[in-house]
Amino acid sequence: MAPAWMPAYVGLGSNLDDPRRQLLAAFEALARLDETRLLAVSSLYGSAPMGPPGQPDYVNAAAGMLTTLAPEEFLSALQAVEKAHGRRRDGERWGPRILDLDLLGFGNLTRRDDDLVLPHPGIPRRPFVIVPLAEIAPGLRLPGLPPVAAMARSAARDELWMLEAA
Ligand code: ROI
Repeated sequence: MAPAWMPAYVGLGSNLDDPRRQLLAAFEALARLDETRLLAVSSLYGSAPMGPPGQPDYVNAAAGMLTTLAPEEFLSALQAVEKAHGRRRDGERWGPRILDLDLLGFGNLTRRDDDLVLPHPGIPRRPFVIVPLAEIAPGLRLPGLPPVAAMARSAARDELWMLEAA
């Protein structure tokens, strides 16, 4: 039997080396992944850094994909894109980064492995993830979380601004 196509949602972030360009290049890299289709990309958003102060503002976005890869394989593919785009994993925790690709949700899967937690545990506290995700998937409901549209309605907007519509 052919493997099923699973919906996968990716959060993108960058605050170094022309973040807008990084995200647009990342969209193109996601569109080229094997066994995977890029269905939707959000607008680009500017956001104030969460974490250590004194780092540049971020550009954030979200992508909606379909894939026949297993979740671990899909995560590896995301990490390969990060690496190809200059991401160093030895940087300061929560420090500035060239490209961060977070696997936010994968179908209705829940996972609590060391290297993969699904849905992504940061979602409820991160307007810069929720608002772009709600733009591409307003009807989405990830396991254990309120509907994305409801989270977006109560998300703080003071540190998040739309840069350009998709
Ligand atoms: N802050 C913002 N605004 N956007 C991010 O993508 C982001 N990513 C991170 C940390 C350092 C937590 N802060 C962030 O990894």
